[in-house]
Amino acid sequence: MAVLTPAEGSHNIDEEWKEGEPFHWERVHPEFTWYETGKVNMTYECVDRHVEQGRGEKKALWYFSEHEEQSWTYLDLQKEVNRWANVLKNHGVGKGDFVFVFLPKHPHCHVAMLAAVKIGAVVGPLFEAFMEEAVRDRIKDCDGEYLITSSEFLDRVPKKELPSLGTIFVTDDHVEGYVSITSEAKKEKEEAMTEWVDLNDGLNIHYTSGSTGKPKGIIHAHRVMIQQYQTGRWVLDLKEDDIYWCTAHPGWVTGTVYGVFAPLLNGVTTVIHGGRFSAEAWYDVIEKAGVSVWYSAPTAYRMLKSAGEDVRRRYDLTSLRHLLSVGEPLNPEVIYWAQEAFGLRVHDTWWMTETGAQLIANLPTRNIKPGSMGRPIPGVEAAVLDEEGQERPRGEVGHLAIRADWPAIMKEVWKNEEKYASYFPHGEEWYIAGDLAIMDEDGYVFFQGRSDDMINASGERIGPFEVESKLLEHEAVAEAGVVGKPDEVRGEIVKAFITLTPTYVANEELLEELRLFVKRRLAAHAAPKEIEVMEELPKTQISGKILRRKLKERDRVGG
Ligand code: 6R9
Repeated sequence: MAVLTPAEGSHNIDEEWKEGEPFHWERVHPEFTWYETGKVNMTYECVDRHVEQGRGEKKALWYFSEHEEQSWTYLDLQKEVNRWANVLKNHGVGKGDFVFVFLPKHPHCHVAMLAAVKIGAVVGPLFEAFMEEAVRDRIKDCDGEYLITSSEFLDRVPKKELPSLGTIFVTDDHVEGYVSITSEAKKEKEEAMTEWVDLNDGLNIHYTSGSTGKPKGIIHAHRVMIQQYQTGRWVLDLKEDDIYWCTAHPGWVTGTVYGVFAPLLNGVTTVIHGGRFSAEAWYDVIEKAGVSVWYSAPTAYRMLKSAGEDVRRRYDLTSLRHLLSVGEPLNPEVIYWAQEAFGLRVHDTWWMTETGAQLIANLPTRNIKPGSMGRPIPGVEAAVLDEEGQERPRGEVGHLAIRADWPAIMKEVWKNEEKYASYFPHGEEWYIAGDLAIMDEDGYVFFQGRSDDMINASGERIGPFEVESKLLEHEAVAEAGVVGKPDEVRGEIVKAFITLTPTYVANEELLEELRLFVKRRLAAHAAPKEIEVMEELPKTQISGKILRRKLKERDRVGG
C-alpha cells in the first residue's frame, strides 16, 4: 500500500511526545487556570486569559464576506463578549439556562456563544440554513428560554409554537418586539463577571440526527477544553503565528469545537468566511488572509477539485502549510489531488458530535495511508469489536469502539438516558461509535461505513466507501454515493449514484465503462450493477455528508 511520509518542518508534537510513549490527559491540566483555582469557564480560557497574558492586541477574528472585511483583536473580542454577557444577565439569563444562537457565520455568532458561556449558560448553536421545523424541534426539546438571532432569520423562528421561549434577542438595531442585543450592548460596561463553574457543568448542546427518531441533544461540559486545546495543538498543529480557517458553521459540532473553541484556546487568528461555497471565493479568502492551517470536509475538497486547475492557478495559495479533513471518508483520490494542487497532504480526522473532540487522526508527524483515517491520537485507545464486544482480528471489519475515558466525551443526551446507554452495549469500558471499520497491523483505522450502510450482495459484505473512492478515480466522476438496493435474488445489489465532472455527459457507454473500471480495479462483486447519474447528491444540510439513507429511500420509492 502507498504510504505518504511527512513533509519536512517542525510540529508542536515533535518535542512534546514520542511515538509509543504513554500519554495521560492530566499532563494538559496545568495549561489552564482551573488547575489552581478548581473553577473553570471556557470563555475565560478562550478570551480573557490571552488579554491578561499580554496578547490583547493580537488579531483573534478575521471576517471576510462579499462586501466586508472586519478584524477583531482579543481585546475587542473580550470587550464585546463582556457587553453582551451583561445584556444577557440583565434579561435574566443564568447558569444552566439554554441560550440558542441562530446566526450566520459572522463574528457576532462567536460573540453570542462566548457571552452565553461566560455567564454559565449552555449554548445551542443552530445551523444558519435551518428552516422553521428544525429550529422548533431543537428549542422545544429542551424548553429553550433564550434565543439570539438576527432579523433576517426571524421568519424561520416559529415563536407561537415555542411557549418556553422568553426573550428573543436580535443583532440588529431596531426590530419591533425584540431586544436589540447590539444596541443594549453599547450602553454596557466593558467588564463582566465570569460565572465560574465546575468541569462537569454544561457548556453546549448540539443536536444530532440518528437514523431514526427526532434529533437528540448531546450536551458537553467545560472539561472538553482539555482535549479541544490539545488536539488544536497536536492535530491542527496550531502555532503562535498561524492564520487558521475552519470552514464549518458552529451549528455543526466541527464549527463549534474547531471553529470557535480550539483555535481561541490556542490563541491563534481565526478566519470566518460569511457566505456560500464557491471555489473562487474560498481561494480568495486563503490568499487574502494568508491562511496557513485549513480544516474542511471531503465534500469541499471534491468541489475544489472539480472546479479545475485553471481556477486554482489564479490564486496564490502558498501560505497553506497544513490541511485537514473531517466528517466523511476522505477518498485517496482527493489526497493525491491535494498533493499536486498544493504540494500538501490532507490529514484526515475522525470524531463525532458525541465524542466532543478528535479521537483518530493523521498526526502531522506520522505516515499517511490514503484511505485510512489515521490512528488513535495520544491518550486514546481504539478497537474493532464484534457483535458480542470481543476484539476482531486485525484486518477484519467490525464495530469501531473507543475506550471510554477521554476528556471530551459527552456529558449526557438531554432527557434520554436510554439513548446514552445505547452507546455502551457491552458495559462502560467501550464506547461504540456506530461506524464499521478495519484496523490494520500498524493500528491504522479504515472506515467502512455506518453500521447501517454496509451492503450485503450475495453474501459478500461491501463497504460503500471503497466503491465510491474507486469511482472517484475515474475522471468522469465528480461525486459518488453507493448503497445496497434490495434485490430478490442477491439480497442486495450495489447501486451507485454519481454526479459527473463538467465535460462529461451520461450515456450507456460511459456507465458501462465505469462498471468495468470498478470491476477491474476493485472486484467483480463490488462493481455497481446499477449506476444513476444525478445533478446533485443529497447531503446533510449542516455538514455536507452524502446521505446514503436518502439514496436508499429513493430506490425503494422510485424503484
Ligand atoms: C465530527 C463529525 C459523525 C460521523 C461518524 C462517521 C462520520 C466523521 C469521519 C467520518 C469517515 C472521517 N465521520 N469523520 N467518516 N472518515 N474522517 O463529523 O460529527 O456530524 O456527529 O458525525 O461522521 O460516520 O460517526 P458528526
